[in-house]
Amino acid sequence: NKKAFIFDLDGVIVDTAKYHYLAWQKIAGALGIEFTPEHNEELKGVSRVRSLDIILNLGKINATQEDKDRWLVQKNEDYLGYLVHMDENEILPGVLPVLQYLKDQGQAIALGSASKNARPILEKVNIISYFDAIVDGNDVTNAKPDPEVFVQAARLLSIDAEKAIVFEDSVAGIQAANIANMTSIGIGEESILHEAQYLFPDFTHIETDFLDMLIKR
Ligand code: G16
Ligand code: MG
Repeated sequence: NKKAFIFDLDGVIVDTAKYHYLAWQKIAGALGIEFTPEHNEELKGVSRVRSLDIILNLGKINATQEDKDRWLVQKNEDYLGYLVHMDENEILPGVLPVLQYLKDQGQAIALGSASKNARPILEKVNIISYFDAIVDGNDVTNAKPDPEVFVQAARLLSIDAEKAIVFEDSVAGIQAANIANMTSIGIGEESILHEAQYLFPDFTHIETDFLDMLIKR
């Protein structure tokens, strides 16, 4: 009874959202755009290019492609700067025991992330060996809520979509999992992730009984 367990990266495995926020804030600040933590919620699970467009819209700024390309490079350089000191301490609570349990049960594990920096991050926090497949922002053309990233992950694992389970912290990611006919598990707040089939505040609340239920059904 093998299932595909697909994990989002940012906000699910590690809290890199705070670094994305700082890097975007610097760009927004230089352009005189006010960019609050509430605005930042909209960027979760969204591609880098789309994120910049959302910020420019906030400031009602029309930019040339040349300007945009420069800001995108700048943002990523700043973001990578924050990752330099990242280590296993930044894995979110409860994630490692769940990964280990699924591994011990012989389940298939994949990453499904919008980030182009996913692989180096998994290496930095030393968990890349848990993943049987990795699909990230370098592999897909359509961003969440398009299900492409999760569909590709299940395909790489040779497991049907109906037997795939997705852990997500973003609205766009939950919608992508639902569209793909996969089981969607929200990690975060009910007020934001009400479309998820199951919801937990974090991985410390996910018990082995629940994982067994997902594996057996
Ligand atoms: C993550 C973040 C997004 C970020 C995107 C692209 O997605 O949630 O905020 O814009 O990756 O990241 P990068 O600039 O590193 O390519 P996910 O799907 O892992 O939550
Ligand atoms: Mg995420």
